[in-house]
Amino acid sequence: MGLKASEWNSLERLLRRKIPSNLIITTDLAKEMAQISSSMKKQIGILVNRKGEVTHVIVGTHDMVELPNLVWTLKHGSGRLRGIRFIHTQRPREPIPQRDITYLVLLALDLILVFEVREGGQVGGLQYAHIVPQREDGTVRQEKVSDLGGLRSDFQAMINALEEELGRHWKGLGVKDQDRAILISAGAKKSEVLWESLEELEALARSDDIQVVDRMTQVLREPDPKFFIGKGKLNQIVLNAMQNGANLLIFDSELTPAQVRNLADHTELRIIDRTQLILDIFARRAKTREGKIQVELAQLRYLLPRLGGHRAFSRLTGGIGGRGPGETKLEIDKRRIKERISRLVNELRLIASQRELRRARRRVRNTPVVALVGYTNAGKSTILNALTKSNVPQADRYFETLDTTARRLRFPREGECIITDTVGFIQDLPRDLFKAFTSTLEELYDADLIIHVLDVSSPRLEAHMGAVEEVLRELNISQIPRLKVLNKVDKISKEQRDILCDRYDALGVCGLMPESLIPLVGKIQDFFLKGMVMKGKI
Ligand SMILES: Nc1nc2c(ncn2[C@@H]2O[C@H](COP(=O)(O)OP(=O)(O)OP(=O)(O)O)[C@@H](O)[C@H]2O)c(=O)[nH]1
Ligand SMILES: [Mg+2]
Repeated sequence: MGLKASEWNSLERLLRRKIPSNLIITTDLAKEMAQISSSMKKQIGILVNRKGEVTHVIVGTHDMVELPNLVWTLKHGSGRLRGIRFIHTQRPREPIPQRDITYLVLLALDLILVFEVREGGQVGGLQYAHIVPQREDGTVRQEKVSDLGGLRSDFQAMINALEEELGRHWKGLGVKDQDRAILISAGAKKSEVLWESLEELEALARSDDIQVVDRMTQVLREPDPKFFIGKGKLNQIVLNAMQNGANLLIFDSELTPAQVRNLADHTELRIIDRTQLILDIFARRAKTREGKIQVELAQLRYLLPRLGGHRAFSRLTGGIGGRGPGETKLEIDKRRIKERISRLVNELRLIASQRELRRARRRVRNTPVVALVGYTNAGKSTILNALTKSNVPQADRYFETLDTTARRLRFPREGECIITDTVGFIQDLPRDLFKAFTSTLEELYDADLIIHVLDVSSPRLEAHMGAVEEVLRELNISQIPRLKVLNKVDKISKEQRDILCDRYDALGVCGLMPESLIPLVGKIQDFFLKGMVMKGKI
């Protein structure tokens, strides 16, 4: 950049300086920087590590020093902060630039120190800033001192205390090994809609054992191609993540591979979108060979178009807690992934043909089949258990059930039917997952009656109903007779229950009270008795 040899030499000399660990900077070094800055008529900056070594020297313009892009690649030390401080000269009577505060927070720098260079290359007033755990009066502490003598001489102790305090603060917040996430919903929608959809994202996150530490929304006319959200918002999120000890950002919408990469590079946090979150829950829950294959297939299909060979790649593909297809597999190229996909598809076909055999046998026996379908967490498994005195796991989290279970239900009067419980549905079900689970859902083709279970206490009742109907349409099974059941009526008033049952032509039940299911059993039995009279077999 057109430096004179003497300037090069003096800058190079800075690189050989060492600062004792208890000092932020030595008087000599500050003076030397001020001299160089004054004679070059440019601002000068240095990066210093915890050992007190000057790792980089940066030459700015006459009025500012900017950190070069390489700082993003500097590795974190073992502590909570990066283990690097940024020190630079500046013109008299200027505050610490906002740009520096952003660096401080985004990079988790140990500290920023700026000092004035007066006429003749004298060191003037100094200012420093560092992050503090969340407090009433702000998140970055800024101090001014009038001369070098006023600087604290216990730098090491201060940083140790700060890291300890940050650690304690996070522990106080209950930071465990568990992932801690900030949820983000952004898009061209009304603010209320964005907040509302965060409710579901939070339920999904909880179902994946992730602790949600904060939620944020941003109304956007168009998503930013680079970061999806605005840069200002992003910086706010990074600060928030640092204060709350979050290690994960979960976006409510699908991100492009480039956005994930940019976000991961910029924030040093793991970036996950809704699809990945759902895939991750499925990966956790899959128990049978078939379920596991289906999930892996979906993960690989999600991955394939995202292979780019970038360094952020491992962060993108590791899934949460490494339950993704795994680092080693990710290093193999697209061809190997495609091979694996076709192998899995074949294996799945084999399993499906065995299933087909089972289904055929059932058809021969002529036992009618009732399928429970519905939004995830509606209470399908609870109802199956109550009806058939079984113990399919039921829990207050999304996608508890992945594998189809079939149980026999004997009617009180005569006869019996097979009742099946299937994977729950969700709005905007990731395509790959939908595709992967179609073989499980094929069981639904055999159903003579579909019971659509709804959680009547959900504020999103209608949206859930619509989402389920949409999936049934896509599976081409809308023609199978359907019975709507409003579950969890214990959570609403008698009046509300009557209104809703009337409105949706549905039967109100409470899965937790088996006696409330008696009318449902009666209805199922009636359906088959009538059907048999009319059609011989339904
Ligand atoms: N208050 C109340 N809670 C219920 C009722 N039925 C089910 N639940 C609860 O709702 C939660 C979800 O029930 P599940 O039976 O696991 O729901 P599911 O539809 O099988 O859900 P997935 O398998 O995740 O799709 C559980 O915590 C149940 O205890 C009910 O009638 N009233
Ligand atoms: Mg279930």
